[in-house]
Parts: sequence; C-alpha cells; structure tokens
Amino acid sequence: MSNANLYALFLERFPDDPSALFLDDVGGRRLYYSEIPRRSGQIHALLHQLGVEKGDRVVVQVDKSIEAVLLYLACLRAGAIYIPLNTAYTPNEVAYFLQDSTPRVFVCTPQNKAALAPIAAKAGVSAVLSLGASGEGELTDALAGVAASEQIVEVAADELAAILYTSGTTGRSKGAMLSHANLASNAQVLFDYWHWRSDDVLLHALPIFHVHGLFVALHCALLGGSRVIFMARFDVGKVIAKLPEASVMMGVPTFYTRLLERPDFTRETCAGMRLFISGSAPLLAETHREFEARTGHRILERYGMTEAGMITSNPYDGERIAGTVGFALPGVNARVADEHGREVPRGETGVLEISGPNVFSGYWQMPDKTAEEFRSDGWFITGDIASMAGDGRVTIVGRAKDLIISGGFNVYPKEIEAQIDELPGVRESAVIGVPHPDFGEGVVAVVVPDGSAGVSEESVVAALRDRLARFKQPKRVFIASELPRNTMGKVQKNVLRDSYQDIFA
Ligand code: MLC
Ligand code: AMP
Repeated sequence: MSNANLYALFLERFPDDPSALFLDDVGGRRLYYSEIPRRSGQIHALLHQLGVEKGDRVVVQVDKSIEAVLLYLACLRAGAIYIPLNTAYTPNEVAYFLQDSTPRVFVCTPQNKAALAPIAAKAGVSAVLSLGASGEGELTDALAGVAASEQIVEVAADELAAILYTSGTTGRSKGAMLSHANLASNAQVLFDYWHWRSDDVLLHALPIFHVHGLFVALHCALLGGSRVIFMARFDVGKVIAKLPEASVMMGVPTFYTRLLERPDFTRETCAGMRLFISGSAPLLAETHREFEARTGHRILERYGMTEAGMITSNPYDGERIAGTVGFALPGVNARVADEHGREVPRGETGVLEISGPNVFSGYWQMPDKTAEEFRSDGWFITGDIASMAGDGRVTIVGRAKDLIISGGFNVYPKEIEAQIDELPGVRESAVIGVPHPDFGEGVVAVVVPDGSAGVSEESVVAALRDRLARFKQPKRVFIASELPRNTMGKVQKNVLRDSYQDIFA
C-alpha cells in the first residue's frame, strides 16, 4: 500500500531548485521549498516528544505566519489531526472546541496564553505552546536542538488529516472530519481545473484557519511549487501594492468590493494577473461586471463548503457567468433535490446534494447530526438552495439553513440568539442577516424585552462583547415589542429581513 499522507503528495512536487520560494511574507521573512522537509520534520519530532501519535488532535489558534503553515504540514506528516481555530474566537468559545476535540497539544498566541492555559488544562490538554505572528514563542524555542524527523507517517486514504469546526443550526459547532484523501482529491482537481502553473504567484491575504485560505489556496500553491505572497490579513492598500507581482488571487467577495472602492486599483495593477477567484459567499453580479469593466478580468466564481472543500466552479476556458457558480468539479456529483432527496427537473430549485471523494465522512463524535445530513444513498445535503440548468450549470439561489455569511465568515443565528436570550430583561430575540455593502450580509438582532430590566442596543452589545467572536456580534440591535410569527407560531425571519433590509444601505 502506498502512503496516502497528503504531505507525501506535496513533497513529490516540491521544486528541485533550492532557491524556489514558497512563502514570501510581506513582513520580510521567507520560506523556501527546500527548507520545508527539515523545518516541518523538526516540528514533527517535537510533537512526537510531546506524545502526539497518529490520530491525536492538535488544536491551533494562532496568527498567520510561516511557522503556522509549517505546523500544519508537520501535523500532516505526523498523521495527527490538525484543528485550526478562528483567531477571533473568545476564550469562552475556545473552551468548547478543546473539550469537544480533546487534543494532545494546543498552540495559541503568546498574548492569549495566560487566559487559555487554565482552560486547556481543564479540558485535559497536556501541552500548551505559544506561537506568535513572527514565529516567536514557546513552540519555536522548544525546537532548539531538536533533530528533524525524516518520517512521513503511513496513513490510509480515509484517515483524518483535519477537523474543521463549522457552526451548526442548533448553535453547537460541529467538527467536520476531513481525510487525507478528501483533501488530496480536491487539491488535485482544482490544480488541473484552474490550469495552475509552476510559475504562478499567488497573492494570499485570506486567513489560514478555514478551507479557503488553508486548503484551496495553499494546496494549489504546494502542488505547483509556486511562490506565495503571504500577507497577514487583507489590507487593501498592501494588496494593490503587491498585485503587480502576482498572477492569481483568491478572495471572498468583500476583497473584490473593497478593491473596487479604490481609485488606484486599475487595469495596470492587474497587468500580470492570470486569474481572480471568488468564493465562500455569493458574489454580486454587479461586482462581477464592475470588476470586468475596471480590470478586463472576469472573476472566476466557485462554490464550496467546509464539509466538502470545493464543489462547483465556473470554467477556466469556458464562459464565467456572473451569479452562477459553474459546474460540479470533475469527480464530484451534484443534484438538486426535493425534501425526499429526489432530483427535481432541471431549472427548478431545490436543495443541492453532493457526493464524491471530496465529501467528508461526518461530524466528530456526532453520529446523529451526521446521519441527519446524509441521504441513505450516501449523498450529503448541503443546505444550499440551488437550481441546475440543462447543461449542469449551478446557481445558488438561497439557503435552507438559517445561516448568515458576513465577509466570508459563517454566523448561525441560533448561537447568537441563545446568548441574547440569556441576558436579564430579554424575553426573546431573532437574529437575521441583511444586505451590507462591505460584508455582503450584516448581522442584526431584534430583541424583545420582558420588562424586568432595562434592555438597550448598548446593553446587548456590551453583554455580548466577551461571549462571542467580534464578527458574530450584531452590528445593530433593535428593540421591539414582539416578533412577527406565522400561524404555526414560527418567527417570520423573512418579514424581519424585509423590515431591516435598508439599514446598512
Ligand atoms: C472583521 N469584522 C467583521 C468581519 N471581519 N465583522 C463581520 N464580518 C466579518 N467578516 C469586524 C472586526 O472585528 C472589526 O470590528 C470590524 O468588523 C471591522 O474590521 P475590518 O478591519 O474592516 O475587518 P478586516 O480585518 O479587514 O476583515 C474583513 C475581512 C475578513 C473580510 C478581510 O473578515 C476576512 O478575511 N474574511 C475572510 C473569511 C474567510 O476566509 N472565509 C472562508 C471560509 S471557508 P471592530 O468593532 O473591532 O472594529 C468557506 C468555504 C468556501 O466558506 O467556500 O470557501
Ligand atoms: P463554510 O461552512 O464556512 O464552509 O461555508 C459554506 C457555505 O458558504 C456554503 O454552504 C454556501 O452557503 C456558502 N458559499 C460558499 N461559496 C459560495 C458561493 N460562491 N456562492 C454562494 N454561497 C457560497
């Protein structure tokens, strides 16, 4: 049996040239392909010393850095399960992830170490290490004198490489279990589908704790042996300054609307670009058209999710149609189905269901949740409402799941509502997403007081500050005497969305 370890696939593709650059950090630090085996091997050896064996979890909540990428690669090599967390999560939220995933090792930022170490200890984590944005911290210190491991742990195709937490409709986050084969198949398909070239230069301004920045972007570059302009975050001025060196950029729609707001973002800025890719949230057709008018480039929109990586993509050579997400990727099967899982006629809407080598195996320790989201024939129910044209082109028209996507981050209303409903003086609340010029959708809460204590926009905002990650917190809170309900007693969120649709206009 050959080793299905994803790291082994990458290693095969690393350029022979010792001067081939992988991560070109705009802060001035660099990682060459030729350094990856030794540096990731050293971290692998350290993990081993800390007791990490195949199948053990390693939870990581750190800023974007070269070392963070090496830590990911080291976990792959070790056959450990990598679990990245959004840096915006509060200690309160991190506690849940640690308790749920019971990692052997937890790596956090130096500034969060004091607050998180006791939480990790309570969750039974035996080793907590710090890692800072410039690679400083206990993890790096601990590598001094550690000899690099040369091993790439043997794994089977279906063994787990990562667990990525995705919020759920019940308010409890679910860990999507992704195998080495899930990730490898998706990476190879995207590499071919988007005509990746070894001389491509990827501008990388996405966070590396989600599918988009970690897997889609970095895996294509690793397979191509390509250079990555590595930016700590999306800073529009820095992106405009660096784009002339790049040939590919991947981003969420907010990246594109922010670029278009800048008069110094021009056709010349993009002269060397081959491909702009958008995903994680719907790209407005208007943004697509404006972008083409400004730069001459037609953004290639694709569609995906944590549970499956990339699912559909507009074609590289064929027509990229604004407002559509293109075709099921090679090897991926997609159907638009009714509530029983029966395919509806082409052109009609229904819920998109998928199967393929990219689709995850289930949610970590949640067999019931897993069973709910798969059909008996093994197809996964995405929860996205779509239509499929006669030629197979897919358009996402809505969501069956109660989900808000703000600047590419998912926010499940239930989680926010649960926090608000616990506040003194609150009878109930409804959280909705309404059009937002920068984030696509903005989170809004409508709160009904019970009269027992004073409740105001300010008091709700203040109370949520330490409980929820900043991006989940409502940008506006409205106090209402009641919530609109249908005859079944269910809150009519569509009515609320209509009432508040212009507040960010
Ligand atoms: C930051 N803030 C947000 C926010 N990001 N609020 C709502 N939604 C967001 N996405 C908060 C900040 O904390 C700050 O709060 C205020 O909003 C303004 O911050 P900013 O400086 O303008 O934000 P910035 O750092 O520039 O971040 C915006 C962003 C970032 C769009 C660049 O959110 C981002 O990188 N998003 C990408 C997410 C992503 O990678 N998604 C992929 C998921 S994978 P205050 O009050 O403190 O000032 C997936 C599958 C797939 O979905 O298909 O790809
Ligand atoms: P996540 O759980 O963060 O992976 O988010 C996945 C969800 O993002 C999908 O289920 C869709 O609802 C949404 N999504 C991703 N890409 C697109 C896109 N191109 N158009 C519309 N929605 C998208």
